[in-house]
Amino acid sequence: QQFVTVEGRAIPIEGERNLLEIIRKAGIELPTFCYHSELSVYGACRLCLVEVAGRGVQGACSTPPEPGLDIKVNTPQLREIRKIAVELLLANHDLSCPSCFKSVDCKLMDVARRVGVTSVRFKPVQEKAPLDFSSPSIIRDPNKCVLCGDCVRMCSEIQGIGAIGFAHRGHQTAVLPAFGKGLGEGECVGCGQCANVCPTGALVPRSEMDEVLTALADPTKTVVAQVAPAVRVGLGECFASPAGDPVMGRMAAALKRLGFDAVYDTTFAADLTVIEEGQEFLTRAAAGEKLPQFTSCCPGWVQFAEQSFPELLPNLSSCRSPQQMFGSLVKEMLPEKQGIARKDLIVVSIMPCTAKKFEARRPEFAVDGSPDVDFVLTTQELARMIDGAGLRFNNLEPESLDMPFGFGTGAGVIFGASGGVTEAVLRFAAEKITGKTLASVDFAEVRGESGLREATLEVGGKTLRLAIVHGLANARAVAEQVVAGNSEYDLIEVMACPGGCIGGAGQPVPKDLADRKRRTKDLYQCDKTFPLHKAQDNMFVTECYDKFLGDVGGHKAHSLLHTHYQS
Ligand code: HC1
Ligand code: SF4
Repeated sequence: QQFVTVEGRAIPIEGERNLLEIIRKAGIELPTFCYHSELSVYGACRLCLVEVAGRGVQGACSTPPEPGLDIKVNTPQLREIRKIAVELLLANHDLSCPSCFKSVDCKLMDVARRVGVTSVRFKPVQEKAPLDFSSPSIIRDPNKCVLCGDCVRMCSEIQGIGAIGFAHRGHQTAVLPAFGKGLGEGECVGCGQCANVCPTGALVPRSEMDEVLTALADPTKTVVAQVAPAVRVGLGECFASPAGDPVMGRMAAALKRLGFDAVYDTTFAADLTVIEEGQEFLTRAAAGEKLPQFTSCCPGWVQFAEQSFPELLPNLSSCRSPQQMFGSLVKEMLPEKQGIARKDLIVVSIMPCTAKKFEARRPEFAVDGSPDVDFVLTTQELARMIDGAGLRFNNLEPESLDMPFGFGTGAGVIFGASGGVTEAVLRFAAEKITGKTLASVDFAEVRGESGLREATLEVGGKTLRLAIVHGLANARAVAEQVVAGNSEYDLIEVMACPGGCIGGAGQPVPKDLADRKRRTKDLYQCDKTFPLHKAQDNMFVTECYDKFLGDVGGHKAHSLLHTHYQS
């Protein structure tokens, strides 16, 4: 066994990639801005400096662990270097901290406290730059950027887009969208993963809390909420709820106290999506047309496909996402049922996703300019509204969701994890193909963490070749294969965010990879505890077809539940 000595203690080397990981294993959390285990090493923030005996001061993130190294992490010299580095950042930082969206989990604030900054000895050298409000999903505030490059690497390495990059030199260096445009005017798809890794408030989800609070206070409006599958495994983290804690009941109670007239579940619409998309897949497979079929519920992926792979748009399922199916259906059904005007019904989505804000504003998802989904709040925004109203979330008595749109099956709920849409569609398609009830609803073959997974299944004598992708860089690789004619897949699921919606940028920022794993596990546990596991068993969905929609994939279903793409 080989060792590195960290502050006098021998720490074994067991495949760690750098000294930072060894030091973490020794139980010491060095401050860093620019180190993320899933991104390449940049080594720019100079906070993780350590003293290596015989070699002097080195960056822990960029030094590989070699046997026999003897390192110190907390000498007076290192402390002073770190303090100066943070003071230099703070000299140019816009210190509007109390009003900053990131104030609850700002890494700069945390690091400044940890390195003991009590005053700033330097003067600013940068002029104030205007904020960028051009994206419906993300606000960019260059005055809070610390040039760690995390966002740049996230967008290029994980999302394969490169919508933002470094520009200029010296003290004018800045992170900017390409061609001097606003973030919302270029290639950005609003996934928000850049904001998820930004250590400060330089990139933050765009909030719609004020608009929702205004609607809630308006007595002429009926305001209903739809809650996305993945929110139920993220919201609890904002209130330090234990893992596996079923928060839906308390969330419903909180939403009612905030003034919502009804609380529904996007899972209902995910069940509807399974049926429409599953039927579409079976029709295409029978005709041997427009295969592979790509899923279409992730708005980041849809926009990416429209921008980068117009030739593949016929392969995308024509199904609207569950968020948009929910909006169009509810705005069609509820006004008549409740005797209210469409304009007085306000649909608010609670989503783990920032791209859903953009999706809700797409002009095709509106009737005469009145949107099907009026506002989209992220999980984080909901937590703030609950906190802002003074509600003690963990003390709330759970309440039920409202019917019929508050009922979903396990098939719909697993949409929130990568592989979930595929599994939900398989639970539908397998019964349709074989004409038999499934003995087990679990398709473990399509579950997993890797960003690009493949599975081949034999169903009723048919071979189904599946690919499951998360992260748009992986999606690009698979899409290029399809364009080149080198793909054998029948169905390809794409989610833009790592891990699927559970890792969406509207969720609380995960502390580490374990948070994503835990959310996925909790979501599959929801499936287990739900009374039903197949979309086709959702009796409220069946009733909706019988009384309102007519046939699956029929005329009405098409006009309300399907869409067209734009290249
Ligand atoms: Fe998702 Fe979906 S699963 S896209 O990940 O298809 O956001 O949770 O709501 O619309 O249902 C997100 C989650 C969400 C849609 C569904
Ligand atoms: Fe890139 Fe997504 Fe950030 Fe846009 S929101 S800049 S696509 S990481």
